[in-house]
Amino acid sequence: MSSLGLCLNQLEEMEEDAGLGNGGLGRLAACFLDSMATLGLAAYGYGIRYDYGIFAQKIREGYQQEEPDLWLKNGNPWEIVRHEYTQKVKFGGRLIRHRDSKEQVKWVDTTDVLAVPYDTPVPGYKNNVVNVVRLWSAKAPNCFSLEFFNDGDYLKAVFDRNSAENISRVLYPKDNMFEGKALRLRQEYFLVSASLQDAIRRYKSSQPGVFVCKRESFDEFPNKLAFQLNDTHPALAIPELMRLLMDEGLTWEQSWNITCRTCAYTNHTVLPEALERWPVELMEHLLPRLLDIIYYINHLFLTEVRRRFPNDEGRIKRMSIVEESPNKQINMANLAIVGSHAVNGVSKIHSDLLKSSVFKDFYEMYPGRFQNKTNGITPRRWLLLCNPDLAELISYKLGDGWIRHLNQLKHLTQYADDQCALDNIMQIKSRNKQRLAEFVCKNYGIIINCNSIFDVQVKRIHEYKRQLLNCLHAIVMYNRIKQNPNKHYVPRTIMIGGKAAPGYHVAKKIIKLFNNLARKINNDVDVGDKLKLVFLENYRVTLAEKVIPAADLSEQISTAGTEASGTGNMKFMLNGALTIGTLDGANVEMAEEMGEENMFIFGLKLHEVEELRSRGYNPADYYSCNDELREALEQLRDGFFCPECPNLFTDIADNLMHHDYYLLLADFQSYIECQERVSAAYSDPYKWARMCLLNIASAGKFSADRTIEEYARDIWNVTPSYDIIPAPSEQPLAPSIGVDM
Ligand code: OAK
Repeated sequence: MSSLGLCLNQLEEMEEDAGLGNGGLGRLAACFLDSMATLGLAAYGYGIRYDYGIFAQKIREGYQQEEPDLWLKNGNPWEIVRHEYTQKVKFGGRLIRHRDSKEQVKWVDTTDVLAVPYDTPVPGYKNNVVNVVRLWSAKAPNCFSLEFFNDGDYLKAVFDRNSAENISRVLYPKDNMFEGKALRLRQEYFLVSASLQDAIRRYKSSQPGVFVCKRESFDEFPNKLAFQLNDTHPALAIPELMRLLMDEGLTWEQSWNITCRTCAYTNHTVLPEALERWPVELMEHLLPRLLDIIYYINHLFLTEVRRRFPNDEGRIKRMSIVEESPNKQINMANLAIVGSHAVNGVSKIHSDLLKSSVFKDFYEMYPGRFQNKTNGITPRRWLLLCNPDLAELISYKLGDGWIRHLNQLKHLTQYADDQCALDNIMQIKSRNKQRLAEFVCKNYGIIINCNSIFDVQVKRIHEYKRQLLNCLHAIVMYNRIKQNPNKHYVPRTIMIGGKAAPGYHVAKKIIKLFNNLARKINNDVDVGDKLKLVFLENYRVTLAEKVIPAADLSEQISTAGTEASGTGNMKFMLNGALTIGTLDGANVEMAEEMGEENMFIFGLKLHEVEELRSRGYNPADYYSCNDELREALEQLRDGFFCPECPNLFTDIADNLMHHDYYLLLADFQSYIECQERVSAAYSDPYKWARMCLLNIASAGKFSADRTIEEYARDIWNVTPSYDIIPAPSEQPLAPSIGVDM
């Protein structure tokens, strides 16, 4: 490369992110793939090969603008197309029933779309194992729109092919929000149908001898395969697997038994607006055979509920997979629970909330089905790769066993009072901060003070994540400095990064507000480098890899009971940032691991949120007696941060003062005081460094390896399929998996 004048680092910077997800959900799956390969589990990730991933975010005059992300424009050297495993996926059509059979139903006159697989290798960490992530791309079959060709309408026929191929065109960019669009339903079914057919094909080819289709031929299926549904987006797997098995000649009962033993469902949110509910009418039109099967599943299920809980029609209504009002729709979470042998949340508090509220009725019916699997992150990407200096220091102190066994980090506690080790950690942090400061200066033209607290909140912009609370703190700091410019302040650089869904107007307004605050504050000479605000444009994985190692303070400030787990919280902890957070999601378990004295905890706890809401929450109770809060809200309302358009933020202030669904005002004072404790702690470098070290030392639990071991043991019933041979680099690497994939 050097003879060609190429530099690896530059080349790496040019590589596009595969932005094929929105936020935590997809990134978690990527960490899981790394862990499954590293643990030697024979696992596949299935997804859609979108032509356009998550949009690129541009900030213009403080506003977010979206640009299409054509990530494949320069080709993708990591993938190979496997035409030989192309699958056919059916849509539309009508049913022909054999007598009154629920099993023998022909789905005819369908419009078929081809699913073409592209494989990307997923290497385990130095273990000679390579798994595969298989992404499906939609292709119109040659015969597509034949009727138009025959009618001589050649152009119409060619244009029509596009509509089939649109299935894999673009990622829907909403995070934690359901969008009931027909194309989205087509995407979900496309993924599920192609992946299940692929798995059945592989199952058949793995059976000894020539596969003869007999009813017993599928007896081993649940022992050989497990489908983990990543939220309800692939929940059509349940009726689809039923369909495919019945088409193989199995009875309903056999198919149901296999389906339930094979499928398991992970819930990733309790926000009601994110729960999927598909209109029956749409499903009838696009997927009549699946609707037919769902109806029968529901019929049998409700019969069982009635038997277990007689005369309880309220319960029937709540548990039904088919909802009658306000519109007839399919409740996908209910379908996923009924068709799975295991249901889990992604942190302790979240899994408990599923049992006590969202899925209470289901828990009462199937208590043994409910589990917890606290999320984790891969230490390979989120420490070894993104923070090489810290990784090296840890390996120097402990050896490199931590890379596979993150719990070994606990041995760092022996250095908690070792000045030299603490100095080393803070020097590494300081270098990472300098690198980020250079990046910020180069890309946004803002000069930041490397001695300031790098206070970072990076995640999707959402009201429940409360970036607004962070903004209120910035305003309070600003007002204090203005009122008393000569006092000593612990300097801060507040950084926020994240994308807002293009149609989520409140979230977009929050971005604009933060950018306006930045404009005002960064240009105020009284403020100087005591306070700077930076909006990190186009936050994505590659930017996270730069930002997280450089952070001092990690903002995890969602209203208790709203963030299912969070995974950014764990990445910061592992890189020696301290957390300011509520007792929500995995923050609760982080506090347990490190001890509450090593975290900055504030705000209402889950039970207090519930009590306050049931008492009747009135935000006026808070701002009327809090001068700093009232001042900030008035500044927002009267255009102080937007003189050119003074009413721009009035709706934000009004909403907080009159509704404030996420209880920002209730948590405001506690948050401000907690930030004061942060500043005081930062003024004592050894105290701070000690806390950083203890954070890192207690991050072991949050390895995705631990999470995957729990899934493997408690849900999938699998053990490593590959002999893990740590491969010395001199030895040629032999391929470790079979040829048929
Ligand atoms: C997105 C769409 C629908 C349902 C859930 C999501 C989602 O991204 N949920 C997030 O999943 C992460 C991984 O489990 C959690 O860490 C986040 O708290 C949760 O919001």
